[in-house]
Amino acid sequence: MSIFDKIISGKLPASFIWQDDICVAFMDISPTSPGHALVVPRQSVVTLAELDKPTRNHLWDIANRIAVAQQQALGSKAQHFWVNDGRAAGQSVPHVHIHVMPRYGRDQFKTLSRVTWHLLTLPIPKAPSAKQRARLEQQAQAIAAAMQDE
Ligand code: DGP
Repeated sequence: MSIFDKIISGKLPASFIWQDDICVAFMDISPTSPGHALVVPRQSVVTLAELDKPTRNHLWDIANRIAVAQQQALGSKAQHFWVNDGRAAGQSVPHVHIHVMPRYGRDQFKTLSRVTWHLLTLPIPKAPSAKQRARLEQQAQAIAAAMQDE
């Protein structure tokens, strides 16, 4: 059982943006930029190729809607859609997921250093502080509300 299965089944907490029959989306616990979200299928497989085409298309559609909502809710200007599609590609959680990482303009240095930090500290277990949890929850609710308005 992956850590994302535990989040999907409610055994671990997360700040949810979206939930439907096929996938969920929640805030990354170690964001590379404010609003960094993950889109995760309920089906517990490691790579995109293991999903059927409708599920794969649905994940990308939700990722795209989240990006639009991040721009509306958080003021981001662009985003990275990022998939580490298997262990040899640097995947640390063996459950396929799309990162939606907002960019805010003129944030090159900050984002690059955060991405480096993110990659270096991925194996270290993280327990966000109450303040960080509250911030993730607030961002999740703002993105979720903007998705409803689309
Ligand atoms: P990847 O390296 O592509 O497998 O990215 C996995 C991401 O999952 C990484 O950015 C950190 C995030 N992550 C790991 N554990 C948890 C968790 O318990 N909760 C949340 N919300 N995110 C997590």
